[in-house]
Amino acid sequence: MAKTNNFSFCSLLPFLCFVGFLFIPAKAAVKSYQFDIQVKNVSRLCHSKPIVTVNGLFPGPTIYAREGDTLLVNVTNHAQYNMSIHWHGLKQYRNGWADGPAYITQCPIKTGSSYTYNMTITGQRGTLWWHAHIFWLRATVYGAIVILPKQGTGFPFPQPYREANLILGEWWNNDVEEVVKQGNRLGLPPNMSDAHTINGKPGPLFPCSEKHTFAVEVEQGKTYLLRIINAALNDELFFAIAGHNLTVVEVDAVYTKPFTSQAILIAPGQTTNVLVQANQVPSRYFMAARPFMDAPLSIDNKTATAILQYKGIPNSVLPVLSQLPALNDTAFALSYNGKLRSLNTAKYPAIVPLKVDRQLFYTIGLGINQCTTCLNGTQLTASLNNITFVMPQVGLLQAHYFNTKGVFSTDFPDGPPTPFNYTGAPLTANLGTKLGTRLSKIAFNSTVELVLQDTNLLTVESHPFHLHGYNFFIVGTGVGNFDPKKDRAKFNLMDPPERNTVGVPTGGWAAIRFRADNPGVWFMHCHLELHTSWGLKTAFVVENGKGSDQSVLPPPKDLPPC
Ligand SMILES: *[C@@H]1O[C@H](CO)[C@@H](O)[C@H](O)[C@H]1NC(C)=O
Ligand SMILES: *[C@@H]1O[C@H](CO)[C@@H](O)[C@H](O)[C@H]1NC(C)=O
Ligand SMILES: *[C@@H]1O[C@H](CO)[C@@H](O)[C@H](O)[C@H]1NC(C)=O
Ligand SMILES: *[C@@H]1O[C@H](CO)[C@@H](O)[C@H](O)[C@H]1NC(C)=O
Ligand SMILES: *[C@@H]1O[C@H](CO)[C@@H](O)[C@H](O)[C@H]1NC(C)=O
Ligand SMILES: *[C@@H]1O[C@H](CO)[C@@H](O)[C@H](O)[C@H]1NC(C)=O
Ligand SMILES: *[C@@H]1O[C@H](CO)[C@@H](O)[C@H](O)[C@H]1NC(C)=O
Ligand SMILES: *[C@@H]1O[C@H](CO)[C@@H](O)[C@H](O)[C@H]1NC(C)=O
Ligand SMILES: *[C@@H]1O[C@H](CO)[C@@H](O)[C@H](O)[C@H]1NC(C)=O
Ligand SMILES: *[C@@H]1O[C@H](CO)[C@@H](O)[C@H](O)[C@H]1NC(C)=O
Ligand SMILES: *[C@@H]1O[C@H](CO)[C@@H](O)[C@H](O)[C@H]1NC(C)=O
Ligand SMILES: *[C@@H]1O[C@H](CO)[C@@H](O)[C@H](O)[C@H]1NC(C)=O
Ligand SMILES: [Cu+2]
Repeated sequence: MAKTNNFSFCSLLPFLCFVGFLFIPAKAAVKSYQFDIQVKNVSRLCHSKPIVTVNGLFPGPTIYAREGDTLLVNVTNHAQYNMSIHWHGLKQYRNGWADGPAYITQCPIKTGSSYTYNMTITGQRGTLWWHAHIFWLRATVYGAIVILPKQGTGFPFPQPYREANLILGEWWNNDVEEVVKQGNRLGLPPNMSDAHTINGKPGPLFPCSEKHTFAVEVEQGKTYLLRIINAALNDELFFAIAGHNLTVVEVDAVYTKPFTSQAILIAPGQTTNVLVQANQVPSRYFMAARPFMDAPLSIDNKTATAILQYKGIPNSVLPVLSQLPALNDTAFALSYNGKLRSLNTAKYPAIVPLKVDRQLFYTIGLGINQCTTCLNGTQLTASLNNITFVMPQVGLLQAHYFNTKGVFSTDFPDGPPTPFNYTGAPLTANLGTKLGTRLSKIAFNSTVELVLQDTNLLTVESHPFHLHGYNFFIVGTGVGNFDPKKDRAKFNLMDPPERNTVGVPTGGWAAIRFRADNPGVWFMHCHLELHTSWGLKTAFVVENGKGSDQSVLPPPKDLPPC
């Protein structure tokens, strides 16, 4: 039966813990963590298999920090795979060396080696997360980052009684790297995962999973903060709690105008903080996560469950079932995303670029290329502006910093090679793409507007796009082709949601704006691991500014060599 976990603030750093909501002093400080990459046998769904973990934990340890802190995370690789860790959503000002994507900002940490990520948290508070950023190892290598507000600063919403992290993920019964290799040999998508999980546990709707069910205990009448993270590799997810509404108060570590919903939608890479009132008849209630899939693809309706358990209710009570939006409920998805607004107060303003220096329009396409090593002679692929990104052999940030020629070019086009009816009739011709390690150069402190346009090349699909090094404002989204005149006139430049990952609607577009005030090489990619590995990615080279504090910092001495 379900094991009940008490809500805890900070199991790892006792000096950060609190009684009620009185924080025990913890000044902005340097906090050190040791991450040992270790292989451990884990059993789920009646299968036991070795998985890559941090410190033997699955999910990995939560990083607790406070705005202003410096984090030193020494990652030591004891596993047989190359490793790198990305601190998803941390801005890493001038400090791409600590960002983590392999071959973009660093070479991997080889077996037997260590690298200390040195990061200072500036101007951010809320929920973020960390994950492996090499191969598909983030399937099991991930954990939460909880950034508390500065000392003496509360939340801009009613203080919850307690809080808990819920990390949504995916589980494969077979070795994930083997599954991926098989997909690559065929030139097709690898096998789908065998389960979805909440805090690494699938819940009782899956075989052999009674004892692998996450549960949290609540007290009647109290309010709780849930920090929800989507660490799934390939699925946008709906999440709901039976009988309980969710009040959204923060996304991607940015406060929002609170709104109440029976379910949330969360794309891979995104985080959502919700308040939940334990105001129902004391019982056991299912919390559930299931994919949102409105593309004409193979259907994945696997539902992960966990339990919200009122204090004193025995495990023998059958949990109340939760209602989730239908798998293909596009209307719910669009309406939910449409409700997200930045809090935009004097203390937490939304500083949306009103004037745009650089306008970019990137088409997202799937395709088919020749592949001599694939069984069928062809492989599925993906592209931005018809370019499939080729991973380099050395880190792009090093190549940029040391001005090494021949690693990448900066001729990534600002628009597609030929405009077409992007979301018109299904396109099955011209499915080939150009290959290249092509980046876009951006002037320091310029303002950028990027429209990401889905296309019907092969099929339409929703793509969660993640930009490293920045938050951006989602000034508009829509279905069909972006219409510069009509759609720009409708942009929300007042209080648009500020995020690091945006779900581009299936057969639609999303427009984002940001100020390029963080110099370095910043990866941008679809956060569906399948599409990233097919080349749906590129990077921005943001130039140094003229000021002495506007250039990329020198690389740390222990930066891994290639
Ligand atoms: C882990 O599981 C593998 C098989 O999946 C088995 O060969 C190995 O002995 C196990 N190791 C430990 C330490 O249990
Ligand atoms: C990182 O951890 C490894 C393994 O424990 C240790 O050998 C190394 O000295 C540590 N590095 C730093 C900078 O502390
Ligand atoms: C971490 O980075 C800060 C800021 O660049 C620097 O002052 C500090 O010495 C670094 N710490 C370590 C242990 O490298
Ligand atoms: C993928 O799924 C197929 C069909 O279920 C199965 O035969 C195959 O062994 C799986 N491959 C891997 C690598 O798990
Ligand atoms: C949830 O919100 C809906 C719509 O605002 C409301 O009708 C319903 O009563 C609420 N349910 C609970 C349990 O608070
Ligand atoms: C999930 O999909 C499978 C295969 O398409 C189908 O057999 C099953 O009934 C579906 N389950 C639910 C709960 O929709
Ligand atoms: C969603 O799927 C259901 C069942 O497969 C189908 O009956 C319904 O028409 C679909 N709805 C939409 C909006 O596509
Ligand atoms: C192989 O290619 C043919 C023709 O393009 C296609 O019909 C078939 O589905 C492909 N099979 C696989 C396994 O990719
Ligand atoms: C694009 O294709 C759609 C669907 O076929 C069609 O309705 C629309 O008129 C086309 N748009 C243009 C500009 O041709
Ligand atoms: C993409 O590039 C390939 C290779 O040059 C070309 O064959 C194809 O027509 C292009 N497709 C589009 C949609 O521009
Ligand atoms: C960037 O430009 C804005 C607007 O011109 C200006 O207010 C800001 O100080 C600049 N930032 C930097 C770091 O130069
Ligand atoms: C690990 O990384 C090093 C450095 O980039 C590279 O030479 C080596 O081939 C990588 N090993 C694997 C198994 O990818
Ligand atoms: Cu995608």
